[in-house]
Amino acid sequence: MTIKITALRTEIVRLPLPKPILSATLEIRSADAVLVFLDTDAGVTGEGLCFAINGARLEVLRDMVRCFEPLLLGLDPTLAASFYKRAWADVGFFGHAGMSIASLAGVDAALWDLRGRAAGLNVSRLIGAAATTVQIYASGGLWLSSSIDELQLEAADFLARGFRAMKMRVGARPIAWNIERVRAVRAVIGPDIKLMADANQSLTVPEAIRLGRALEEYSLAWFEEPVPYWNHAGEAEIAAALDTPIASGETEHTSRGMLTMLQMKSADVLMPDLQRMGGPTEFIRAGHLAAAFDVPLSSHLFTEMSLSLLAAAPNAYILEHMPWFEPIYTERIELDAEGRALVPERPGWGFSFDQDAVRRHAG
Ligand code: SMN
Ligand code: MG
Repeated sequence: MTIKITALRTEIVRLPLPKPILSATLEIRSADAVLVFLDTDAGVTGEGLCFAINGARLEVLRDMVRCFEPLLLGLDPTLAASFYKRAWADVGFFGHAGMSIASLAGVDAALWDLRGRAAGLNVSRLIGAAATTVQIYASGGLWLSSSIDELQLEAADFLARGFRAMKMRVGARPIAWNIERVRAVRAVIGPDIKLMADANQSLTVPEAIRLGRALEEYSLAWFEEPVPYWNHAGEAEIAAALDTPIASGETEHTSRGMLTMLQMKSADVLMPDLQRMGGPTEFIRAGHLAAAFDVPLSSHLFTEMSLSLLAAAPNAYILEHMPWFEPIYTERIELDAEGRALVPERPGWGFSFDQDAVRRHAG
């Protein structure tokens, strides 16, 4: 039976964080989002979202999502690639980056959810799943704004919640300052828990090599975004100089950006961001490209959707767990006894917006 899209609806939600947090580049106070709903004549609705840190330019993002309406009304969602091709051309004048691509990501996510729901399949199964669990790391803590005592409490809390991997932030401060913090976290979690460190693009190449060398003894699972994201040659230089793997990719756009990074050997672990990919369609392509280069695949933010995408990637490594959107979802990420995320069998993303919570957070 053919189904047709009858409406595109959007809703702005404001999700303040419990307290402001600091990365090396930003203070983050809220993770506000544009929710995207695609209604159909079959009574099935697909859900996606795109977001803006601290709500900046969120209304513009909502309007950019709305601009796709003429391409969506009447569309049979199983012809999604025909939509994607036209949408790609439609936003091309402003470029395949930034808000043009972020708004497309929200719509594309809703289209994948819709196809999964219509077929009664989780998106991982719709693609063809490689696994029913995915390794996951806790990322909603261990910020630069945490004191050493707070870092240790947060790390212990992650362990108590069943996580077997976690990420802390480091930055452009004295090497000794960073070492003290990494050592403090490692002391709490012991040698067997994976620990990543994210510099959020705050270092120069020589600084990154010096800090990376100083941190080798703490056996980091990876050192993330050491230098500004556009400096792929610099990332490659750092990756070649250090034993610790370099993770990067969250700030580049689309599978073409990922291809450049792979060709330049600027990441030992590729971590595409679902929004900056332009949605699941391009995330999947990025994953295939990484597989062709034998590079393991991680994700960035968007935990509830990236889970199903990594579950369908044979080269999946580990999923980032960021709890920011939990308040608006009905279901929660669940871990097994080994600290792996269970891939839901529920159709679509397997995570649905909680209508009451959406109303409470509407902005
Ligand atoms: C990050 C980036 C953007 C917003 C929050 C956190 C960070 C991460 O780089 O990798 O989680
Ligand atoms: Mg990062």
